[in-house]
Amino acid sequence: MTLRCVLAVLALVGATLAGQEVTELKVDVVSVPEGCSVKSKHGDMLTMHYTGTLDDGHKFDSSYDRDQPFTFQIGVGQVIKGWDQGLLDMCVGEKRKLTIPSSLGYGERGAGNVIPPHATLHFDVELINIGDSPPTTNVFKEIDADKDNMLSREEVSDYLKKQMVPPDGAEMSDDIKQMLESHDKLVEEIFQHEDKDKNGFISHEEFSGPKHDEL
Ligand SMILES: [Ca+2]
Ligand SMILES: [Ca+2]
Repeated sequence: MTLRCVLAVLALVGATLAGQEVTELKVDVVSVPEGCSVKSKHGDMLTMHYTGTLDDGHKFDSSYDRDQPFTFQIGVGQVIKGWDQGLLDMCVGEKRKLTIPSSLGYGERGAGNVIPPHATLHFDVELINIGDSPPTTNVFKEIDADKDNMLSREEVSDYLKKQMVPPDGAEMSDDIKQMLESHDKLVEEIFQHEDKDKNGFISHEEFSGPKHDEL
């Protein structure tokens, strides 16, 4: 074979390999349990077992090695995009193989010494449990003691005091003592910020904290 021929063959091989570069998330279902009434959906708390490997087969992380499954909320950016997208509609007990392009993984920067830049990630995953999304507290409702949908200075003041009281038997820390001393100032600061039309009440609309029962 002439050198020219060899180069041509190499070029061909190179083109073929480049064509195989992973650019899209690939989800392979390995096994699904027979009974499956509930499937994972956006916002669920998922408990997973997983093993992550690189293209060369090097294992970079595994929950099995720790014997400790991993719990996170799906769809809210707590994990890499490949997980947020690749673990939906999954049954408890189901096993999948995810092939995640770096754009949905750790990107051009990689992660620490473990994940190199532009790395395609391979995950063997098993869904152990689906839990409800964590409850969100409607703080507005908690503060509004008389339920008139307006927060008065008294209501905000009472609420803050309630938050600062240490649990039974615990010593009141210096921090909390100081906060109680500057309590009136704190209430004023909150009203400065929240009572936008300065009518002495914080309306539901004005309130910037959590104020809905669900996300
Ligand atoms: Ca009120
Ligand atoms: Ca107001």
